[in-house]
Amino acid sequence: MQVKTYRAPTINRALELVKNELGEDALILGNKKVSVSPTENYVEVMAAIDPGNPDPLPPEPPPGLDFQARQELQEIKSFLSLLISSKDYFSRLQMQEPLAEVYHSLLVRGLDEKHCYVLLKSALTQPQEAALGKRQVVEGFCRELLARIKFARPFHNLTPTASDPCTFSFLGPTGVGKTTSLAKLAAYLKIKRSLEVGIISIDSYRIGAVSQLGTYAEILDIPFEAVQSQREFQLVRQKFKHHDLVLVDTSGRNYLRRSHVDELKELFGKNRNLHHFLVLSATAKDNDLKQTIRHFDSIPLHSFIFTKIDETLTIGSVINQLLRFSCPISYLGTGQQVPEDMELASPRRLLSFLFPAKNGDSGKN
Ligand SMILES: Nc1nc2c(ncn2[C@@H]2O[C@H](COP(=O)(O)OP(=O)(O)OP(=O)(O)O)[C@@H](O)[C@H]2O)c(=O)[nH]1
Ligand SMILES: [Mg+2]
Repeated sequence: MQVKTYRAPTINRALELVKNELGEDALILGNKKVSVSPTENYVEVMAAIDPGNPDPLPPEPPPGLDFQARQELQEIKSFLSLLISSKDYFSRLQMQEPLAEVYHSLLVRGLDEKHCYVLLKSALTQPQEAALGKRQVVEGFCRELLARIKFARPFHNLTPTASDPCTFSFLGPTGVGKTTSLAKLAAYLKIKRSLEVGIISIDSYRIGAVSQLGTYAEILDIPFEAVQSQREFQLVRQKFKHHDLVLVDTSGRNYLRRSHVDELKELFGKNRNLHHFLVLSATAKDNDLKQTIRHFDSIPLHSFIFTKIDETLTIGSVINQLLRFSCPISYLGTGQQVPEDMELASPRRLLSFLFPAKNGDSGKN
């Protein structure tokens, strides 16, 4: 900062001098009246300017660029933190080939690096670890993974009670494939298992959303009812009480908002023999899946159904959720075809997505 003192017969003249020499942005630090003799006085003004920053505000970026620049900056930050943290995990494992190859292929598949580290670390506690080849590393990893995740078979042992039909609801965010999954399973249960199935659509939010399911029900010749309140739901459920199974479709909501889960809870109330599938898309981002599942902590979930497995190359985000939450996985949606593209989740199938065959097949039959 440059500080200068200006003297003039009047304050106005002194300020004029400051302005002429330092410009409009000069800062007035103080002024005083100085008497040289009883008849001779002048005014002293102390002013300052920062020569290194004559124009402290950068020019306004054009609209749009600012947002894009911020986004890019955010991406660079995330990438850097990933590099720093993975370097940490990487060095903690003191990785060499083939361990490094397996580690990186898992990261590429979307598995959280902390999970990679923990599972590989546990896999390597065997005494012969120094001599492990790639195959043994993969086998050790799979063993550790499967010891930590659960698989469910919802329709294996159905337990109907006298008063309440065994009921499964399909909950989940918008467009993940709840209705399609329900239709696929309804077809399987009716045609392959010869079970008496009833379908209910609870749609208190999206008017007109029931027609899609009504059409499926008609094709499958399955009784179908649409309801809009808890009371109507109870009544229709009772109507279906002699059926082996009732499947309940719900409208998709943004469950990143916890209040939408609370609304669901209220809608279903306390019902016996009522089980909930949380249907999620395997294409969703890891953090969004995590947050959505967290918001369901007040609803006891039977299992996850992960759809759109065919549309992702990063099955890791599905596995991340299974490792984070204790909820089992029951079904995988593998395409749009009803009823073909649905399969029971099995350890073997899940691992085939994580370690796909070399020919580039994602594992789908
Ligand atoms: N590729 C692929 N597409 C799927 C799968 N499951 C569902 N879809 C497609 O996803 C789209 C949405 O499916 P819906 O069943 O209507 O989804 P939803 O969750 O009921 O949607 P809302 O009721 O609107 O919340 C449709 O185009 C389906 O064909 C799957 O496993 N793989
Ligand atoms: Mg739907």
